[in-house]
Amino acid sequence: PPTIRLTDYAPPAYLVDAVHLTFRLDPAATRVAARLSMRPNPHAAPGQDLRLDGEKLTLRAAAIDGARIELNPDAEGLTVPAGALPDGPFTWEAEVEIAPKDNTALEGLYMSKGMYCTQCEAEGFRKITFFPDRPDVMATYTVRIEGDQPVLLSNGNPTAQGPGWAEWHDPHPKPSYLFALVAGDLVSHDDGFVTASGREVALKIYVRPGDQHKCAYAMDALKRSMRWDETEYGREYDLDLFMIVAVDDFNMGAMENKGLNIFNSKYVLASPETATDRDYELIEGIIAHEYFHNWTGNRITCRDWFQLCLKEGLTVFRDQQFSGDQRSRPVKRIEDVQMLRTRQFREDAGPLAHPVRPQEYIEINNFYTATVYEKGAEVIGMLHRLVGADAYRRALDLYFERHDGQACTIEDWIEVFEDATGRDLTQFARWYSQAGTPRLGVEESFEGDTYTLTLTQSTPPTPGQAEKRPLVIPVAAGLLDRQGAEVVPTRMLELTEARQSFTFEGLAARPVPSLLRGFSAPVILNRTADDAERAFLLANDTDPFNKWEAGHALTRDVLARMVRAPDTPADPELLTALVAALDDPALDPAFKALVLGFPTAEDVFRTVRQDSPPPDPAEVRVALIRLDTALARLIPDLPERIRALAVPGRYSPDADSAGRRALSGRLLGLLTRLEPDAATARAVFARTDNMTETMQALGLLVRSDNADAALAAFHARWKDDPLVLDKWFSVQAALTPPERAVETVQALTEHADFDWKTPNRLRAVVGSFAMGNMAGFHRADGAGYRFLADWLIKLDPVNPQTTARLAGAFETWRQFDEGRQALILHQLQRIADRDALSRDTTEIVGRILD
Ligand code: B3K
Ligand code: ZN
Repeated sequence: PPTIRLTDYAPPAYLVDAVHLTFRLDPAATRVAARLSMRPNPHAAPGQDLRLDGEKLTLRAAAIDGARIELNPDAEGLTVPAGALPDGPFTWEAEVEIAPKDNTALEGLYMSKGMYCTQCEAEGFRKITFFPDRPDVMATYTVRIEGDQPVLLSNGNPTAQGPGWAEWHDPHPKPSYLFALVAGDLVSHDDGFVTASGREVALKIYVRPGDQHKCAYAMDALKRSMRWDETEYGREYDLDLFMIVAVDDFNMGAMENKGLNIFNSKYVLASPETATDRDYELIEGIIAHEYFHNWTGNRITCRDWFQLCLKEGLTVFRDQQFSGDQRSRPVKRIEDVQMLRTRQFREDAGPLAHPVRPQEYIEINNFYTATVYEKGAEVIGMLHRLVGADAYRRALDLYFERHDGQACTIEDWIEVFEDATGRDLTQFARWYSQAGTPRLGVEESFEGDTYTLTLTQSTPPTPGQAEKRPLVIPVAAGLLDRQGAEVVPTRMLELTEARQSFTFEGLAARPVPSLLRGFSAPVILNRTADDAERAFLLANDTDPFNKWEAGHALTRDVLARMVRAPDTPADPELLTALVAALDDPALDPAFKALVLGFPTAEDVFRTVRQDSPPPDPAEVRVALIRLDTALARLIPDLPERIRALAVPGRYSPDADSAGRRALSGRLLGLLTRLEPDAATARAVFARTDNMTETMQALGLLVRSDNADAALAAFHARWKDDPLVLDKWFSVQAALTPPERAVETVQALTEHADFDWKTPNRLRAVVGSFAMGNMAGFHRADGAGYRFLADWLIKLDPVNPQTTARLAGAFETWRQFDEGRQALILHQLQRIADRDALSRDTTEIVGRILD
């Protein structure tokens, strides 16, 4: 398959001003009639052939300005020779036939449990009709849907309807990837919103009958998002109607189609009995994210797919700000950094590393990555920190004013910030083109009353990028004295050189530095701090992020030592510091849960590997259990503490209550280490009426091999609720002890409820196992690798996007010992050798093997 390069960008030869579509729905033979008002692009070379993208379309008829034209489409589209086109504007018409029921890739028009829906980003519209399917072609859409479904939806506002048909018009020019259509037997949960300028907007969340009572939280999150975008960014909604549809079969989280967001039902439906605190938090964040795209993505879109971070990085940054405002900012920041490190640092350190704005791709769907999204958001966070909140807001105002209605590039974005702030951002812009996670080194000296901090930066090579240049790195730093008082409050150090010194004068004694406060840049801080300094910062740092970070790094290093030398006892100083944090009345439960939450097995694995041979993941797990058990023994009165955290009254997903449940769940986990029969977890499982505590308890029962009865009871109760049943699958895949994990997931895939063509279900088993059960997946005999490869091979012809995504589980293969490397390599080769492997999977496996 060909490589697409940013440097090859050329403007479209023809533009589309208006699109008229008529759908006659039929599972096996849907007819799509398209009428496009087109004209030559004044900014492109004249006299070019007209090339239209189209895949898996049966062309029934085509016409130019009403005159039939015979064309022979190829596998990727069709070409109308320039000679067949008039000089000026013209009308293109085509009627095609498609089969939504056979569309298992879930891209284009497909069916989910009898309902029709679409997913067009990035390049799904070409599976619906012939079109210049690229984001810099923006048009208004008028859509007529004919079908016997009670609900027929498309973008924009409804204009007319009758029995068996409906018409829609979207006045805002948009790229084809934002087109959407939904048809089905749906019911809606309705509400309304009055915008800041007093316009009334109808809000509707469409779900399958029976799910109406699970929409209230999503609706509330939507209204809060709409208000927040007005107060924080001055952005109002721009149509009379905003719709969300929940779909069970979906390749990712959700999609921001104009006025008609389509969601994985997992991120819409919630009730206390069926959704966990984490589900509620994700629903809030994703509802906000998709809504925020209306301005950052839809009104201002991307010129080409290399600019994906223009909308995704910014929109993630906005949804993170929103969630921080709605909940606890420090807790949200810590969670975001944990996720960045787990997914993006991992990506940046392996064969799939790429810049926030990639230079080339084979399949664009493979670039909806943690780097584009989460690192893209971090880059904007750094801009925010460097220019300050006020200048940031001015820059964003200018961005909306200057670029509304356009398809833009990262250069446009940077220029807006330069114009609004007068800063030269040439060096800063390297964050968009340079892949890899920078390492920050620290040297200190103290003379007289002057403390000097010398910072160094370097970025290891990544595939295709051997040389790295210095970046602009905002390093938020504060200084504490030995008594724990803050002697220099947070100051933003701007590191621009490979090596640079910063001085602090007027200090009475050598201070303790607190660096990279709030995680001010997405870098790895290599500071050889000793345990005592970390314990000191855990106890005293005024910056909540760094307070957590100190405890986290201390725990991680202690665990790494326990892995390297299995006789090392659990460090008493660490345990004392953790108990002190637990007893600190100034800290809230959510924060305590994070401090007491241990690093992931992968995190510990990586730490060990930095200066020792790769450990056996099973040994990492043993160290985690040993430390957990030691901590459990040291905390007096675990049952009383758990009881004291109980939230009185009816379940509410608010952040405070969720924080209490998070901490009590962590303490329950500790207590369970001391109970051979997991008696308390059993009791919680039997008693609780909310899904958060149910899953906490069930997870502990699975982990400790006490779950047979609970799993059976859970299945019996929830077998008809697909989202809850996903949890039943996933908890077993992730938490079954490693010796039996492969056999367990194997059995789960043979279960009558294992519907492998539904991505949520497949991810619940295969994804949770490969990404969430490190010791089980990396079992020394390679059975875990074979299991994953078997599924990738089976799934690839059905759903390439989800296959390629799951294949990323192999991206860390070089981190392991030689035996495991050989076993993984063998499986990767097995996949690569398949005939007719999809473009998606070919690219990912090829890059991993490279
Ligand atoms: N923009 C979509 C993602 C589309 C993924 C295409 N493979 C969801 C989002 O980021 O909001
Ligand atoms: Zn997005």
